[in-house]
Amino acid sequence: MNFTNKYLSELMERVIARNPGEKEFHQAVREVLESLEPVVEKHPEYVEKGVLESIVEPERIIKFRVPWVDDSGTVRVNRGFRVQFNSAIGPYKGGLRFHPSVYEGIIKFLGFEQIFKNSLTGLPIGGGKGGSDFDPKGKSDMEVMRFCQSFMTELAKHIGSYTDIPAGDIGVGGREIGYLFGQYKRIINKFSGVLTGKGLEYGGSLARTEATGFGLCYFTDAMLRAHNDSFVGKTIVVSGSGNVAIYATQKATELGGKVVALSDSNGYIYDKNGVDLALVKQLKEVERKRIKEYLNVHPEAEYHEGCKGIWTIKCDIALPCATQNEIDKESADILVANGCKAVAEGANMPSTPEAIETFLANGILFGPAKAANAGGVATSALEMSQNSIRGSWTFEEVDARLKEIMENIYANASSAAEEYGLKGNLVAGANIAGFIKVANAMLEQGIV
Ligand code: NDP
Ligand code: 2IT
Repeated sequence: MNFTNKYLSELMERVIARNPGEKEFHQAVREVLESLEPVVEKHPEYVEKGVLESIVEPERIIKFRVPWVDDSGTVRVNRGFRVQFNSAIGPYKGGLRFHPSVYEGIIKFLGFEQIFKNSLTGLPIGGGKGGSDFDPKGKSDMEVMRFCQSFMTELAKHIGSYTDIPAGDIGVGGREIGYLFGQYKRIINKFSGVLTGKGLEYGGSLARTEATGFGLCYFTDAMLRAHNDSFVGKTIVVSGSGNVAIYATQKATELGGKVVALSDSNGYIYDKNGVDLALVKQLKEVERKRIKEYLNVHPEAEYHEGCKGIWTIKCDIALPCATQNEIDKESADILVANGCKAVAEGANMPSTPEAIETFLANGILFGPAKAANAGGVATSALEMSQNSIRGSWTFEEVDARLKEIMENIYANASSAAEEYGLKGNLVAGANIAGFIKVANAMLEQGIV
């Protein structure tokens, strides 16, 4: 893509030169800077006062060694990261990802996205992200515990309930948050809301587990309703079978749709009768097994090796909920040809730029990740509120707030797109609406 604005074009080149090889980070920055072209034309102060120059540079990056001992007594060494990207509107907030593909470029892309996503929630949270190249798959609970304790032994020096509040992401769920919290409390000797996604017994919020998937469906429902449509009677493909995918499947079904496919990094299942979610929860949340085991109970369903084929299944709505760049142009073309009407991103950056272009060019209703999956972090912020008041709200109360937040995000992204002459383009709308609040906060706080 070529920028028409010279400043943005040169800034993008500087980002690439200063962050060599970090292609996911470049991709995330490019999309935001492209969206901001009409904004900087109207508001030259963002350029003149260095806001754009600053917003693409993390405030702080922490990188550390994580040594731990496996069950055989062998010492293993992983790398830990925390990117504290932007604290203009609140303490750094964002998940931790444990996956072998993690390196600095992945955490920077996720941290950068988080700035705008968190701003869109309307709640006072800045942007951050962290993680490790540790692979929890195939590890025993005790190995995961020892890893988490070592990881937190260093991270504890850099976080705090008013400084930086991590949560889960790929490979980090309730089990990991528990071990991380326990170690933080032991080191700092404070029982504080330093992590979100905590267990309900020790300060977690009801509905946080469900929030990203539920929020994705509330957002998608708002987008469909704005076009006189709904989930009722729709065939839906959801990729992944982790936290986001499971609760997106649940809510999409409750709203009247039928989810016919789910996947993991090995392959995907297709169950034309609609997936048996209770079984998927048992396999994935309890037994930590592969999705292909679904066929042991439902031999009438199909299993296919490889992730990409899931997008060849005919559907009305696609909800990518696995990982970045899982939908490329070829898959997007197939979705369009098969009559797909809406795509909303549960995962972070699951569609390549070419795939997004294809969706927008073909009039697909497209909900970008920053807007569509913001329900998880929004509910994390509600968990922080409950921790601060030392109280807890009911499931219904948190869920109602989540729904309202997602509807507001849809409305704000839509109206920002319209205001800048890009009606219907929620990619631009989400980037612009998310950016303006953070940029104004940065301006008001001076060069810091
Ligand atoms: P989980 O670890 O619970 O599940 C991840 C799912 O995606 C698994 O099915 C996993 O398969 C699959 N997956 C992961 N990496 C790959 C890969 N490289 N290729 C193919 N499949 C892959 O994570 P979450 O459900 O929490 O996260 C899913 C996505 O949603 C991520 O993009 C995350 O950043 C995003 N997200 C999460 C939020 C949250 O609150 N948890 C909030 C907002 C966004 P396998 O088990 O085989 O690895
Ligand atoms: O990508 C995300 O928004 C998350 N993984 C959730 C972050 C959070 O702090 O709840």
